[in-house]
Amino acid sequence: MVDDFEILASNARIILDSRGNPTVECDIFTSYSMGRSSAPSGASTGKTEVSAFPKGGAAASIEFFNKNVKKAITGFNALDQKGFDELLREIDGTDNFSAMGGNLSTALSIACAKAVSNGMGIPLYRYVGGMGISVPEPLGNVIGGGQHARNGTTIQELLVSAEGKTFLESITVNSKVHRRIGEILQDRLKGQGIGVGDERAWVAAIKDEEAIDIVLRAAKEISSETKVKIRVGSDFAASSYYKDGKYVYKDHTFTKDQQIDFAISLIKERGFFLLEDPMDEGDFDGFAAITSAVGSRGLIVGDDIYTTRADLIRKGIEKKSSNAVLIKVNQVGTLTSTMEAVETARMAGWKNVISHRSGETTDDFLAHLSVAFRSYLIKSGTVGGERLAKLNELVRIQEDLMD
Ligand code: 2PG
Ligand code: MG
Repeated sequence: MVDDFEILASNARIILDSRGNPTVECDIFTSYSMGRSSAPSGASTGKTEVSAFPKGGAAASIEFFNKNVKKAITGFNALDQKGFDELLREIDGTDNFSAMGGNLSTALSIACAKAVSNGMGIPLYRYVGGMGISVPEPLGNVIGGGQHARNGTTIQELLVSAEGKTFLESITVNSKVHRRIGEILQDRLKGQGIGVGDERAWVAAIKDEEAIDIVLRAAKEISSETKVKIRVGSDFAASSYYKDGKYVYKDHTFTKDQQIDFAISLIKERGFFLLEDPMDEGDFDGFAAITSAVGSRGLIVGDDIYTTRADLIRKGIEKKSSNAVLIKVNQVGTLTSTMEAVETARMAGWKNVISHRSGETTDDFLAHLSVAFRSYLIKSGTVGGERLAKLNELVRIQEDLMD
């Protein structure tokens, strides 16, 4: 059995992500099975996440693979995921995958797990997480801007999460909200200055406040039409507009205290259920002020502040900076490190929200990890093939779990 999972061969190639940028895809072969995975890329990256590619980009990653990785992983037992991920770190030789790039290590790490689950004839979620019991709720970006578009809102993402009876109903309702927002924007702007961003959320030449009003209105309308509860949230991605100690919006500037008050007001007065990265990534205390003010009324999620690193999550737990964490595999570069982050958060009673990147591939491993990690939510857009690759896989997984 163990011999069956010896790595016999591997490949790495460049493919394009949803933005049309190069990324890395890897194949790992054992006697009877193969695992293939590709890694996505972010636009609003955290300062402490591993860089997706070394100097020289995706091509340099492939060169590194052919020169240093291919031979070194041949003969390794793919069943030993932890050992495999450690080996990748050793081969890389740096503490942040800057030699091979975090996207190459991510694609290899997930491909290794997939080779084993395929060889065992079980789904990836079951191999990584044992007996998965339920699927998360979908959290989808419906209107935004920030680093994901030109001329959109300053806030990166306004998000909705429908609570349908099934995952399919939830994603259907989320996409209805997306469509309704398109109609509202069309009426309001007569087709002028409307587009979509990297994650297919609407982008429009309107102020942040108006975008918030539109999402709340569309969510209310679709909720009464479908009789499904729809929650509204946001990823401010605040580091991207934090300049010289201030938060610089399109039409106004907030001090740190005003930004905190604004975040709290969205939860307490506008009924938002979730806020991701409401403050700059270095401001653990600012995060904590919001978290303590909202208490159990809202989920404060840390993305750029933790970058899926267990040590930074531990710091956040100590400082009570948030009550939830965003999880992205390629921020840390291996499945093992990602599992450490999830476990650290779980021990503190925090929820985890697993997330796509703005530049995605059609790989659906995120859907499987969301079940394995018992994620509360999966953030993977509302429409678009590369987003639906994950969401539709969760429709299938839910079917599988109900059997
Ligand atoms: C985020 C992500 C995904 P990016 O900030 O949460 O929406 O964006 O992949 O650009 O970092
Ligand atoms: Mg984010």
